[in-house]
Amino acid sequence: MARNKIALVGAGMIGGTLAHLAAMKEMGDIVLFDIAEGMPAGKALDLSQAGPVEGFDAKLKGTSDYKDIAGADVVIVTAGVPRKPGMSRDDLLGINLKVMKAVGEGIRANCPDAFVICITNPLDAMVWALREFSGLPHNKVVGMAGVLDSARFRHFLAEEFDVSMEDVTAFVLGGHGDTMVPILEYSTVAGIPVPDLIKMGWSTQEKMDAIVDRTRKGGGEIVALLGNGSAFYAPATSAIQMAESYLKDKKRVLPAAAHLTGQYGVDDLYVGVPVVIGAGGVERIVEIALDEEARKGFQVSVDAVEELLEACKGLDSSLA
Ligand code: A3D
Repeated sequence: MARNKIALVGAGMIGGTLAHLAAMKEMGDIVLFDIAEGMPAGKALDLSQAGPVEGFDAKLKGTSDYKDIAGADVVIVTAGVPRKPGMSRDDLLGINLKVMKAVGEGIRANCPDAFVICITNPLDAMVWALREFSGLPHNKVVGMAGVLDSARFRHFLAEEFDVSMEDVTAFVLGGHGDTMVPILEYSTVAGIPVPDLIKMGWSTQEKMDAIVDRTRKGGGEIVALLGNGSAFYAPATSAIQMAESYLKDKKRVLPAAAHLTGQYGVDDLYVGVPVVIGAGGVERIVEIALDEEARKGFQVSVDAVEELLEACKGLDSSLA
């Protein structure tokens, strides 16, 4: 049986980390695509030389030619620019929208059967645009944000409760970052919901509120510490978990930016919700009843995504 093929479009900080993780896990052969000349080939060669030491067999190739992503089973997209000082959100949107157009067309022409995971920001709008430009079925194009946001939340909760991170689950809805909606009732330690843990004296509502706030600003905290660029280890790990669930048909239940068609009262938008990822891509959207507060928080996310989509449509008439 032929190995799977993983195409990484964007070979920057996240792209390089994705390649490293995918190789270490022997997920398949890996193509690193970037418009930067030489750099993807350099990373591919460097990583290939880790193979004999680590004992993995994966063919790695760096390229600037879309033909090399032909037949990819999974495409993970990080291509684009991150925000720099002096840039408005509209500037970022305009640049990355053009990048999504080129990437979408590259995917359409070369690997229309792939499962596509978008990471490029602003995530919820870029994944929608990438789907439009690629023309792939909605269940085969998904955005990574929820796994990362919930991982940040789980890390902080595990520290607060002084328990293994493995035993902490978190349930988040909504857009990436500031508009994320954590649902404490569905976030647990070994199945015990957080509100029960508060009653048991393990923590306080105030501490939980502070953790939610820190999680929402989690990306910014890392940007400020790094001084240049944004988080890349945890974002890459999160996307790899989604890719593995697809390739191994694991049917993991993971939060992701998925295309809604009426669920949660939302139509034709990508928003973060729990989904089942298996061999069919996004096989199911998990819809839970929301209380008043969660519904309000979710609506804020939806409004923010809608606003971004309107801006995208204004910038590219083919999307209108
Ligand atoms: P970076 O290291 O700058 O890598 C981006 C790469 O994209 C660079 O190597 C560019 O050369 C390349 N690129 C630019 N234009 C194109 C193009 N048209 N085709 C192919 N490649 C191109 O950034 P990064 O890896 O740190 O981050 C990548 C993206 O992920 C950014 O948009 C971040 O804002 C975003 N991000 C999202 C999350 C989420 O949770 C959603 C988290 C962290 C970062």
